[in-house]
Amino acid sequence: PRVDTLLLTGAAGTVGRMLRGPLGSLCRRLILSDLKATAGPLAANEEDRPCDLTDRSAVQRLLEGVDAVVHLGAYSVEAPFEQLARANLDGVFHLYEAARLAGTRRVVFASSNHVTGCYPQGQWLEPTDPARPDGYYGVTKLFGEGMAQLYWYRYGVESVCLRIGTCTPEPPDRRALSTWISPRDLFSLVAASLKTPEVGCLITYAVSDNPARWWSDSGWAQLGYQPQDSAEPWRDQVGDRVFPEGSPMARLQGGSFLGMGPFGAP
Ligand code: NAI
Ligand code: 15L
Repeated sequence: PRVDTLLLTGAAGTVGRMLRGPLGSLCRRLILSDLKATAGPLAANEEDRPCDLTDRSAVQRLLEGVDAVVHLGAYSVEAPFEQLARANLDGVFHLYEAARLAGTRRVVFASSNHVTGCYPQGQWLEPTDPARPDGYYGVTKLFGEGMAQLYWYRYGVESVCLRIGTCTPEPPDRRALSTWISPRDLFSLVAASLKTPEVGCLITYAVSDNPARWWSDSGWAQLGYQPQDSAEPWRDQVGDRVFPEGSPMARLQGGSFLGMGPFGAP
């Protein structure tokens, strides 16, 4: 079924800018939100509602009348804990609590492969395998998945948590031959996550049909997601873009994130 009012948080970010146009075709009304006003002209069914996710009452006002949310707004890389905590812990709490109060039906939560980034590269993972975050960022995404579960099992707010791999126009390095998701595959997965009736709380990996992928397709059939793209054609191009042999960045699934931190006081 078509969504009436859809909220896109993180609308000004890399993925938000990729998804904004196609998401507009799935709903009657698309509310765009980020810290700052959205640059450029708005489509006829778009509204711009800048909002800081760390402001609880502002988020509550933002969710009024919203049927579904694609929640991308976050600090999106590894960083000192205090920096991540504001948008990714407080912000996620504000978002879910506002969704409950507003009667919002569903949240598509941008989780991340960094929830399991400390597993060795090459190890096959199911979404039900125990978490092994590779940093504070991954821990905040695990917290988001926890909130998704709380708000479904206690309050009936549905969620699809997408453990997104690497969403870029092209796979940037050798690791991405396993982790890449094309922008069009991510859109089709987000669209499926919005349209499928009765998802409850579902956690699934968001990746293209890469022969070298490490992650199970568990959840894809339920959502009707069928990836169209593969990173394999870029194999020769990315050949020498690798991390030093034996380093955690080369050995573990989280790649470059294993080269960041630990961070002390800001
Ligand atoms: P991004 O950093 O380009 O975009 C995130 C947006 O959130 C930014 O525009 C930023 O202004 C906004 N934001 C940050 N703090 C905010 C706050 N306090 N209030 C309101 N807005 C705030 O990140 P990107 O790459 O577009 O990722 C989108 C989402 O997907 C993020 O949640 C990220 O963690 C997740 N993700 C992205 C992956 C990728 O390959 N790009 C992979 C896995 C997860
Ligand atoms: C993420 O979670 C990040 O938001 C993104 O910037 C990429 O680094 C991606 O994971 C990845 O693992 O490639």
